[in-house]
Amino acid sequence: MSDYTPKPEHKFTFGLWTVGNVGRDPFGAPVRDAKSPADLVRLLGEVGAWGVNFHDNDLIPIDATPSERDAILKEFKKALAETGLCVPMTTTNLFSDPIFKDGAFTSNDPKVRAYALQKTMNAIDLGVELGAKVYVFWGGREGTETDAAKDPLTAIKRTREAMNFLCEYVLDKKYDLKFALEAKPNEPRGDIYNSTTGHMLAFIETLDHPEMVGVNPEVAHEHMAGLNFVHGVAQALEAGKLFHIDLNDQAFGRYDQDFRFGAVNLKSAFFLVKLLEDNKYDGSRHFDAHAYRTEDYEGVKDFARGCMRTYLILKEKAEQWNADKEIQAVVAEINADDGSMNQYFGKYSAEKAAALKAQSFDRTKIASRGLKYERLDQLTIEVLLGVR
Ligand code: DIG
Ligand code: MN
Ligand code: MN
Repeated sequence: MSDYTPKPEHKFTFGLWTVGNVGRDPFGAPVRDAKSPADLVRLLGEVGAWGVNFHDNDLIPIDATPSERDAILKEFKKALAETGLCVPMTTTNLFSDPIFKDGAFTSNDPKVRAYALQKTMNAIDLGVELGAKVYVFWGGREGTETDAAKDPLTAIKRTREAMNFLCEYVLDKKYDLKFALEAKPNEPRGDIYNSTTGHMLAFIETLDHPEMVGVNPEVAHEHMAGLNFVHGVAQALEAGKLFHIDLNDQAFGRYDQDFRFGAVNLKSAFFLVKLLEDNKYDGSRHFDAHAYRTEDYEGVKDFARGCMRTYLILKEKAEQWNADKEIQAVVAEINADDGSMNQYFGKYSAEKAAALKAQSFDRTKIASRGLKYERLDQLTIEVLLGVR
């Protein structure tokens, strides 16, 4: 049995809003008393997290006086110093206050759009002050219930204008900060713009400073859209745009459940951890999830420990899969290549095209080959079940 104790090198992080979630839901009141940001940092220190993230208003209430702000910050920094936790990522709450009821950057009201920029600049300053290197944008209210309300082209243009402005702000302030855009298909809006990680990757390329902007894919959000999360993360990774990641779990076809990592679909979680670890992803392993509403704070700690422990167990399973001789023999057989087609791949040339057009193929013989995926998947399941 290996050691599944979280260590700083694992870069496990949680948001204040995750372990601080008091269990309020659309159908019920809070079930847990609220803890201060400083106490939440101590809770995360106790369970072995490396870092803590926050929305501006998770830390500083939107109507806090300057002296209240200073007192909260002082306590928060004291708890960080006591526990050794860092602040790798911060973000802006552009979704809770009623002013954002029709979005922030995409609102039809220019005062709201301007206020959202102001709030974000102040929140960026706060994040940088506390050491954040990644800044997440989740446009929870950037959407609509009726397309009569807003031309989607206008929404895209307004989002781009805001992102370009804020990239220029970071450049102007010479902050060492990069942006990570987080997609979600719906909830709390009927439909949310830039609804998947794929949409975000395309949108980023239309910005003035695309090199500053990547994505923050979340398991639950891609699952809500019925997508394979591992494929979305692979596309971001391959494009050099995986700047952050929100780990949790989610049953397909449900509201945003934000379950403990690995709590629903272990196979998907396994292939995700394998992808991240095989490719030496060096960002935070951020758990944007929360404990069941049934739990007290001991249960919240169980939730946090479970996220990290499952990640480490799956990391070990991925190493086992990579070292398993029978699995690797099947992988080698699947990828067998006599090199005879190499002459046709790579950069195009007219000679290659002519030769390929003249190449004959025995379709029946090629199609008759069995690919052993059933065997390979069963071996994978048996690694996960711990019988190999
Ligand atoms: C929800 O999935 C969003 C917000 O919690 C936050 O803005 C972002 C940061 O991880 N995830
Ligand atoms: Mn979510
Ligand atoms: Mn998230």
